[in-house]
Amino acid sequence: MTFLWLAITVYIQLASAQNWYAFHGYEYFVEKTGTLYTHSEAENECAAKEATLANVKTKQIQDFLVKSIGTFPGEPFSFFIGAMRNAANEFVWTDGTKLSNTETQWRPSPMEPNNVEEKCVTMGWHGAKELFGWLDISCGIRTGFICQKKLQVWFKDGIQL
Ligand SMILES: [Ca+2]
Repeated sequence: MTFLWLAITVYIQLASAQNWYAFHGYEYFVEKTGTLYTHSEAENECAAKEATLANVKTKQIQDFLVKSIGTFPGEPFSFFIGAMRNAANEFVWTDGTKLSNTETQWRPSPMEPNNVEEKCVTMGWHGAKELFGWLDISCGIRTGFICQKKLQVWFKDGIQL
């Protein structure tokens, strides 16, 4: 059993590799290497990690992600998240939930969202100075991104690890 426990521990550490941050049942991947992605490229990157762009439905998640982003040199200070305008110009999360039914963190000044042609959403733009308030933005802009996936829960002898 010791070997099994060791193997599980190593697996958990690998799964929690660099730039994955666990919070309230989800793991969030923050792409902050400085490589830039369009929205569809970011979606593909998340899908390759068996994840989706992050649904930031509460202020607690927003605050956690801001903390996880931390400070780092250079740009971008912005990240695609999992909200987009639908055909009716409503913002929806990747799971289909309307943003109007959840907490929102739009940047207040200049007020966002501010352009129906901007279909995608980022946390911040040069946002380190603005606590990463959200902006509607062109999906073709290249920036960082944040993915989410459900946290794997492991048990040993009936005890959650
Ligand atoms: Ca905008």
